[in-house]
Amino acid sequence: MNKLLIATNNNGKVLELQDLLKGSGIEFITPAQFNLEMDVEEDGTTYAENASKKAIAFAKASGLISLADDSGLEVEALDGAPGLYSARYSPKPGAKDADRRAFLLENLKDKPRPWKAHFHATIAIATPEGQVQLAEGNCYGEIIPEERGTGGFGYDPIFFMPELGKTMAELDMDEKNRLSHRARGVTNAMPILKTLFGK
Ligand code: ITT
Repeated sequence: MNKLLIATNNNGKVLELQDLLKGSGIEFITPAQFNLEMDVEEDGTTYAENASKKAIAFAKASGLISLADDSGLEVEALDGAPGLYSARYSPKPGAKDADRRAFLLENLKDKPRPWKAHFHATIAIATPEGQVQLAEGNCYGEIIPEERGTGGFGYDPIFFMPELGKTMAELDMDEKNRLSHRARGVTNAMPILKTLFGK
């Protein structure tokens, strides 16, 4: 089957990646549509290692070329935290996105503003034979202390983009997918995908 597998368990990422890939002429499928349940341990020390590990695991399990994203939020005043650990950044067992946002704001509350930050995404594309190619994207802004907007996921409601005067959660899918770290990563990955799929 000549389809690209979107190798993520994060529904927010699935929706964005589907939208980003839709004009490319490349057919894609999600793990749910493929009936594939995989939880890959993210024990790497870089985004590239974790993205590669996820892409290879999904590609080997499915027999399909697979695209994984490893991403995170880096806050200057916290020396780059939560970074690689953005999905796990809360002491609370069973923490959700809102708990992670609250924990981040708690850690920032005594630091002088603006709380400059950027999102990073590393995109890995793996073949079932285990060959991987990488691309990256970043998006710059600042963290604000009050939540705004209901779109997106994760840290979006507190990630403010000064040039737009909006948080990422106030952007619609089209806007987020023009500007985000993931959108930039996928744009940079497009030549790799087009070569692999002969487009
Ligand atoms: P998969 O590994 O299954 O793809 P995950 O959510 O565990 O899902 P990561 O390990 O890459 O993915 O963690 C990325 C975290 O960084 C994510 O859970 C959010 O907390 C945050 N993040 C990444 N991109 C984001 C975005 O566009 N908006 C808000 N938060 C984002």
